[in-house]
Amino acid sequence: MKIAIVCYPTYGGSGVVATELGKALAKKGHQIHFIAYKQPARLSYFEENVVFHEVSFSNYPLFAFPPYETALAGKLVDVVKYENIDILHVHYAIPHASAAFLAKEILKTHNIDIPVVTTLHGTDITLVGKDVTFAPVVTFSIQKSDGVTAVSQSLKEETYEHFGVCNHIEVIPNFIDLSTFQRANKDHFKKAIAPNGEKILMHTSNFRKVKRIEDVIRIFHKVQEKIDAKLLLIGDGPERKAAEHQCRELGISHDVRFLGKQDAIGELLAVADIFLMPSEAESFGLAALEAMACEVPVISSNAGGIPEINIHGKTGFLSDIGNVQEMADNAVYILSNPERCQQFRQAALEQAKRFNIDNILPLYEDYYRLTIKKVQETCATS
Ligand code: GMT
Repeated sequence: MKIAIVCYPTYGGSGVVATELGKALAKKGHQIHFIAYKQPARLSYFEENVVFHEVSFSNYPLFAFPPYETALAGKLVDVVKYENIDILHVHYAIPHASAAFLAKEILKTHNIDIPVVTTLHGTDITLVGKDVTFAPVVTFSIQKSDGVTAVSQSLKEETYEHFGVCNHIEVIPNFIDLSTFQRANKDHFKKAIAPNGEKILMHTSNFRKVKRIEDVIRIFHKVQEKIDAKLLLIGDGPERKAAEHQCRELGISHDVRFLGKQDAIGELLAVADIFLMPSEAESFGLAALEAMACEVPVISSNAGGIPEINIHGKTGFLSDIGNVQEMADNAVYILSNPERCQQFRQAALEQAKRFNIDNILPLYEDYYRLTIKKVQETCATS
């Protein structure tokens, strides 16, 4: 198939899922055309069957806000038409789904009915999508998509509840490549971070409010009262400054390392003993899945789709949002007994295997075929 994938080119979340999906499809022989405003972070080297199209346009003094959505729609028309694309798959509803709708309508005037699949990822529904300015456009463009997928059952339900859409939403969970994310012996690295054998707690995110970095640090502080430990914080974003300040105030800066954005997350996870995800909202929690693939138990909130990945009492523990005392107690419970810890590690890996890319990729391929067939049949009857 010739598939055009629209995504954010960013370091985490939907951008990573879209890029890894496209790369995996390309390996299976599909021709993939990525479309984004910048080369996606995970597309840093040449890949067979992969082409990248940058959405760029010259600015005009009148534009206080560059009309990205219009430029994207124009680019989609061009790529679909001249690359003979079979299906257009857009990741994150805003503004990709509405740009796809506009492109689809334009292409109809060229006698092309391009099937459009929209994948809902999280904050496009649970946070920013609910903004009264965006909500009508999100609702409309979901309804106008030929196929809609959500990365968890929880996200699907929230979409129905809040947006009142009536089209079918297919749940296709996020995935992990177990050949990239796996436990490895990184003793030299572990020694550098925890020279006296301290336990290593880890968190990775884009440091936005929804991730509750403050809770990450409070949990760590409480764990430290019982167990010698270090905290590794990976990623960057608006809450980092406040988090650094909080560590200074608590007098724990020497035990907390802010590593900033890192590419080799798998290698860093290889030294972790516990992964922390106390998020306010989390449609899936890909970072938790990456940790579990590296045999790291997860201490998390029970927000959104996290319970669909992290199994309470088995692969880690779930607590109500903000219950930092319980989260700290659960971390100590796992860390204080090596045998128990090993059981949690093993269960985390077993659970991660369910989401191996080899299991999830065919679900997307089948869904593409189904959507193409549906559009063709509609064309034939109209
Ligand atoms: O909100 C983010 O953290 C980024 C966002 C995105 O779409 O880029 O992440 C969402 O999508 C990820 C990939 O599907 C999910 O693993 C995250 O759980 C989800 N984030 C939230 O729901 C907060």
